[in-house]
Amino acid sequence: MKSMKKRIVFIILICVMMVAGCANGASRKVADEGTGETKEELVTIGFSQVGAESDWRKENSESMRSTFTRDKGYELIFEDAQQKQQNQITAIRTFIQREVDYIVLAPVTEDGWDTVLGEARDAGIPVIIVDRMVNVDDDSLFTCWVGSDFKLEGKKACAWLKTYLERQHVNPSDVKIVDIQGTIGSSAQIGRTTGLRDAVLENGWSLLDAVTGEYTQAKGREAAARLLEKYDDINVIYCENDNEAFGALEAIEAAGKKAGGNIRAGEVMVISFDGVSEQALDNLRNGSISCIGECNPLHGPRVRKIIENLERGETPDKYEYVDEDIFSGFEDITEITVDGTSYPVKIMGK
Ligand code: GYE
Repeated sequence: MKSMKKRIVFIILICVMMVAGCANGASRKVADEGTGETKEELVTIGFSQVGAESDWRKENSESMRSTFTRDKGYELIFEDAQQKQQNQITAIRTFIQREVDYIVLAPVTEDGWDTVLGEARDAGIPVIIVDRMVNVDDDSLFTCWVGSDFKLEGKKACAWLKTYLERQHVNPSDVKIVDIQGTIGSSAQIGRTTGLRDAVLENGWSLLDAVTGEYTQAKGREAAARLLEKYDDINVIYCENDNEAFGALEAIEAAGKKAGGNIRAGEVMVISFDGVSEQALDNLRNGSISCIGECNPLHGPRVRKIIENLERGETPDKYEYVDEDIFSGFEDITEITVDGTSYPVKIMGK
């Protein structure tokens, strides 16, 4: 009887240990070729990251790094492409040579991936696309994608602007916008630029110019400075990320103007995207940035879920869009409507 009890306790213990082991990590049990014994092997992931151009990107890298750790059963091979597609193509080829279990690609631009993704498919390595999209002829070239609806982000920001301008009784024909775009050809740029262009046509606003700020503060400042010099009637600067907006704020001050929502009194309104850093949220609170379309960078756990699904032999959704908010420091607009759907505006308290 005593030994029976002991045996039950032992079996329960083994079960608990197995469950704990599974919950803890993704490592695989594989047979050692030489001895035939089973051993634990880490799941290897080759991650080709765009670069480190923005606060969003840094958060995104951190999310991937802190998710795919050895103690959770992963080996993450992290390659920073410094915003160059060629570096990403080289990184993917290296991942294939190293026979990683998964390739995760955050593509800098949408076009030009067919060949290298074909090589990954031939090697039988699943490719998960994260953040921006790829534009390929055959969508079996990648397993799935997870990221944001960038056009919706743009539409929401413009819906906020429209509501704001109406409340301030600003004549649509007096609205003079410049667009500081992101990296040309990236999904985030294409979506946010399209959202703005559509709204400009619908509302009768003027889009004076559009130039890229490459998603960086330095390029954003340069672009804004040039535009403020070229046009003296700009009253809205639409920046396609927060770092460009920080640069634009510097340029507005250097031009002797004031950033803010009171455009009838000559202030220059700044709108942007991401809402990741404290600096951006502080700018919303002090009114120098009027509205931010949230873009969520925390994709690590999302990619991990996809990999866990694949490890279990399941098929993840081909496209997974992340829910996002819209932020403002102005208290009177609490809701906006895009294509018949209303979205609450998150107000950043002073
Ligand atoms: O908004 C910007 C970054 O692709 C969503 O890239 C990303 C964008 C993000 O550099 O800050």
